[in-house]
Amino acid sequence: MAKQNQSSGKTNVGHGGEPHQTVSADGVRLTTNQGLVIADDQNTLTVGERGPQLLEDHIMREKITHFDHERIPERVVHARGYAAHGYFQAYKSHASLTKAGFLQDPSVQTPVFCRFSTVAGRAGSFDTARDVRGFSVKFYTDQGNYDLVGNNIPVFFIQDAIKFPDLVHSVKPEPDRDFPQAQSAHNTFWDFVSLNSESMHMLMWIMSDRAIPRSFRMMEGFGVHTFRMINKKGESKFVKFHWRPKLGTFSLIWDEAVKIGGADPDFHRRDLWNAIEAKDFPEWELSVQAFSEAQAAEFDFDVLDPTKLIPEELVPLTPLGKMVLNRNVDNFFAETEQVAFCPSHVVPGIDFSNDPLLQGRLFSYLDTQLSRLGSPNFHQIPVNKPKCPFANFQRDGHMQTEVPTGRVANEPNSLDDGQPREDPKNGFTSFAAEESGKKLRIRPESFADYYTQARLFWKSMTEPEQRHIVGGFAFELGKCDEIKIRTRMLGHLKNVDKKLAEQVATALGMKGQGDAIKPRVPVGDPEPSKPLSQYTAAPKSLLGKKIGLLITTGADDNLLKEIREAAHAEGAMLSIVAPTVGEIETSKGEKVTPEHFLAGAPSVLFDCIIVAPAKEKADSLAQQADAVDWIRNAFAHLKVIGYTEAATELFIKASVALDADDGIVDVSDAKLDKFIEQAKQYRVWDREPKVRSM
Ligand code: HDD
Repeated sequence: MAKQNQSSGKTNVGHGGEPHQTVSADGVRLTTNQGLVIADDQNTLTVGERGPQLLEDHIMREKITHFDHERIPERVVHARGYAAHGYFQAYKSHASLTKAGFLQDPSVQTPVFCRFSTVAGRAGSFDTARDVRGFSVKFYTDQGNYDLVGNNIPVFFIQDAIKFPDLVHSVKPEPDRDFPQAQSAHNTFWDFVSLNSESMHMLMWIMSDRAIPRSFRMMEGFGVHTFRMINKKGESKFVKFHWRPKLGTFSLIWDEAVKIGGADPDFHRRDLWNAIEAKDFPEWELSVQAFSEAQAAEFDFDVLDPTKLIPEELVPLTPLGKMVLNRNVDNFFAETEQVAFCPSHVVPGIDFSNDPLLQGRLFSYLDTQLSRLGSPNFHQIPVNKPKCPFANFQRDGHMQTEVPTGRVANEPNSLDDGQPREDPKNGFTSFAAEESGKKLRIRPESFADYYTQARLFWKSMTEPEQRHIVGGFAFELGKCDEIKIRTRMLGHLKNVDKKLAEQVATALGMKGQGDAIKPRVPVGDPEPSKPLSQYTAAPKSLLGKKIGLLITTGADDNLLKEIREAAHAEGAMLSIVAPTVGEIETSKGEKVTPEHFLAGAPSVLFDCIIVAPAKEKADSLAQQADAVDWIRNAFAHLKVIGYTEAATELFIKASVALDADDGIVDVSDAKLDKFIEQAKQYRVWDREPKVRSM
């Protein structure tokens, strides 16, 4: 029975006119922000039953006003992101390299918060855009918060931070029309980068598969800049940071990325959330390339130039420890949206280099948090708060939530015990690097080689990776309708590699075109560097991957059981798809609730698929365009496809020959070994030239 509204004596009713459930004697009561218990949250205060509303209704006004102010400015870049909690653990003490506390003791787990992001799109854009991915980690160390704010690509577009607003404006929607969203495939971006030769190396990466990762769990991370590490003796080494995912580095195929954008705009965040909920905790290894200033002086590029990487053949990786993400956020806004990363947040033992991009970033991030979070007290928000004690005489400001006590807010003082005080021995000291020179606005000559490392990247790719780079350039420049920009870009590509330029020109229908652009310094011809190719190093494994299984009522129990077991044994996830999402019965009457219905789960959502309808349902399944597309798309996306005999008609309709290649595997009688072996290869690269001609 409905409770009586105490003030009016009338029944509380909700929007549907149904009696509304109210609180029991011992339950938590709904209150205003002042703690006033609310009796009726369904109806505004009015004069009479059908009369005008009263301004007096402070309860309604408080609720609506709060709602009106719910949004804060989204990040000017990296607006769309997703994060999780976890820990970092060093493998051993790295005391010889750094005095940073979190890298000393292998028994200590340092809490971390890690946010992944796309750069260009708004917070509401889609996950699979071609873009750099942000890779930010906040370490809550005993010596204060350390933020490693990196990307999944080891180099950057520009060499000096003063150019960052122009770069970002060029990639954002064009200011008059406000499109395209989350795309670099438009005139202003290509105009800007084609007028900035320093972008060429980064463009090679961004047109490659690295810019369309399969999962946040399957991408690398890089600190990009050269940083410093300093040990207790005051000895310093330069370092470059690398994160390597345990699952290996994998990417989508472009056509797949485009289709996933429609089928599941939240593809990457859902993947991360689900993996953590399933206790399949993603893991990365943190390494550094550590080198001395003397070594740096020998390289034929400048380590302060963020458009350059250090080939691992020159400086191998030193593994430091691992990061495990094991807890999803409780509240997206409170944590993921409000987390504030700043490259200037360092701890003793880690310091900066003179990289001009890094130096500019040291200013920009604190500044942006002030406007985004609206107060210099953003460090008091729980996700930003250091987990070690912190105390100083900074006071007041918007949304001060702490209540500092005492009479004094200045330092030094001889009142109030003089606390808190500096600690010259353990406090942060900047590395005493020798610096001198004239005040200049000038780009170092040592930054002038824009093409050699772009060429290094191109030469290090496998054939499929090179094909995709050509496809990336052709797609993006195809969307740029200014011929002069395209020809300028073709000119740059000629300096990177003649074959690359030719292939892109052919794909654009612009064979033989391209401006002659004279490099400022001669372009080198480096030997390929294996670790740059993600597919050369890719593990042959189904760990963390997703198998899509299309079945119907009457599906074979034995096959289902074997697939479940195989998926489990390989550390893969199994997703059952059926024509409808309601419960279905297998041949032996087992009740199975599919995870997806066919129209809502195209095969792009899975890494490999199996099609196993019941014989009696095969004909009706073959009538459905979604089922035919399932196979057609999986084939075009180079996936391994398992089938049972009953699915034959579907393959005929999809024009996919059962003997097309080794990636089409008969799994009748629950023979799964060959399927699993093939699926571990991830893609059937040999199929690509047949299904996708450039
Ligand atoms: Fe930046 C956000 C990474 C250059 C200015 N940046 C931001 C984030 C990442 C990066 C991962 C998202 C942080 C989060 O998850 O909240 N940015 C990079 C890397 C760069 C880089 C790897 C080059 C190596 N950035 C860069 C420059 C500037 C900025 C040169 C400005 C001079 N970046 C910002 C920013 C953002 C930001 C405007 C927006 C939101 C934020 O800082 O917190 O300050």
